Formats: sequence, structure tokens, C-alpha cells
Amino acid sequence: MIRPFRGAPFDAEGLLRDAYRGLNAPARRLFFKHSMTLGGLALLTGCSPTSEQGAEKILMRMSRWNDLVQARLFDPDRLAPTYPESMLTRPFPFNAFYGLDKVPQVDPQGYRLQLGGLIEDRRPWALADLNALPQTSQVTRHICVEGWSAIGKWGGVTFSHFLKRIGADLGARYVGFRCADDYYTSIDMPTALHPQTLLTLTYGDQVLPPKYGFPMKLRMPTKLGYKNPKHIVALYVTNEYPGGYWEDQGYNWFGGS
Ligand SMILES: Nc1nc2c(c(=O)[nH]1)N[C@H]1C(S)=C(S)[C@@H](COP(=O)(O)O)O[C@H]1N2
Ligand SMILES: [Mo]
Repeated sequence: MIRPFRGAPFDAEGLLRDAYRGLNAPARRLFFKHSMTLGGLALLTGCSPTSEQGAEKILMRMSRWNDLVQARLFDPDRLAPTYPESMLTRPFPFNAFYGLDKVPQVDPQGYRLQLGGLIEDRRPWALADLNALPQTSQVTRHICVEGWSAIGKWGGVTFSHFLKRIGADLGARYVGFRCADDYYTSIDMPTALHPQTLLTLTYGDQVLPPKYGFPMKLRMPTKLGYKNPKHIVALYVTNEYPGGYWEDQGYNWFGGS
């Protein structure tokens, strides 16, 4: 996680420490090999680390470099672990950037999933039509950067199937999501097409409860919790970097788990 800089005088050691901490293990090994020095950081990011502003920019660029390393290492065929239902975490934790009392209540009748960007058939989808698509389920572990993980069972439509069905440009770089609670995030296309990436409509074999993202959540066992948007109301395919609610505040964008 990248710690934001707060008005302290320029602190070279602190910058190196933060840059290093913000990386995942493989990126760290590369970083260590090439550039665990201020000069190396400057080379790697093309910024000079002499001011607070420069430092913040460097941390952001390091995080984007980390995205590239993770994208390179991502194996589209490697499956995340699955678990027997006897290992389900009960109750499954709730988490959002607000409390339980603020969970959005989406009207199932009026709901339409809006489609945008590089998609041939951008007709909106009603819930009944999504429920009529072939359904599958998985028991996987959700990992939140706030320090907890839990095993849950989600059911729904394989996302790659849905993307093909709507004629999404599968060669595009990103899929972006907008949510009923003003949350937003985006993912890389290889993860969107991963066999375990699921447009989920159920939790524990029941209609997805409001707190877990009714009417729909994108579940990816290959990504950290904050990359899994709940209450999705719109999705779009794009080549322009869309960012995300936490990502724009310094969380690493790729967010692999
Ligand atoms: N729409 C929306 N999706 C979201 C969030 C949110 O605040 N709003 N929080 C994210 C985070 S940080 C986590 S850990 C998971 C929590 O999902 P859960 O409530 O089903 O455990 O949702 C993710 N998706
Ligand atoms: Mo999270």
C-alpha cells in the first residue's frame, strides 16, 4: 500500500521504503535487483525525487510499473484455489466505504445493466435476462487489504461468456464498472476473460443480498477485495485507463491476490 505524503520535508529513505512497500513480491525482487537507490528510482520512473511533489509522482509511477509486472506475470489459465462448502466463513463479512445502514437498495424491477464503450450490442440488460444465461458457481477466498479474508460461495454468469455475448472488443485493454453507491473500478482484459471471473447474481445459493452487492457483483478470486465491484449498474470496455475509487487514492491498480 502506498502511504500518502503529508507535508514532511523531503525524506529520501522514507520514499525508498514506501516505494518498496508498495510493490508485490515479484516486483520487489526486480526493484531490488535494479534500483534500490534514489538514482535507480529516478531512472526507473523518469522523475527526480527531490521534492514532495516529485516523491508522490514517483510512488504513483512505481505503482503503475508494479501493474505492468503483475500483468506480465498473470497466467490466464492458472486457477485460484477453490474450497469445499464446509469451509465457508459464517457470517461472511460485509465491507464498503460506508456502514451497513447506507447499503444502496436497488429496485429489481427497474434495474437495467447499462453497457458502454467498445461493445457491439449495447442494449441494457434486465435482471431476468441475466438470470436466463447459463449459471455456474464457485467457492473461493476473498482477500481484503484491510487485513481479513473469508471463503464465500458466489453464483452467476462466467464473465467471458457475457463479454462475448454482447460483442465486447476482447482486444481492448480495460473493463470499467460503475456502481449504485458511487463506487467505481476497472480491470485488465486478461482478468476479465479469466475462467473464474464471474458476474455474480447469488451468494450462498440465494439471490445476492443487498449488503453483498445486489443486484450484481463482479467476483474475481484472482484479485483483492477492492477490485470486486458490488451493485454494478454500468460497465464499459475501453482503452483509456479508467482508475477506481481506491485506486485513485493510491491503492495499486492491478490489485492481484
Ligand atoms: N460498490 C462497492 N463495491 C465494493 C466496495 C464498496 O464500497 N462499494 N468495497 C470493496 C471492498 S474494499 C471489499 S473488501 C468488498 C467487500 O465485499 P463484501 O461486503 O461482500 O464482503 O467489496 C468491494 N466492492
Ligand atoms: Mo477491501
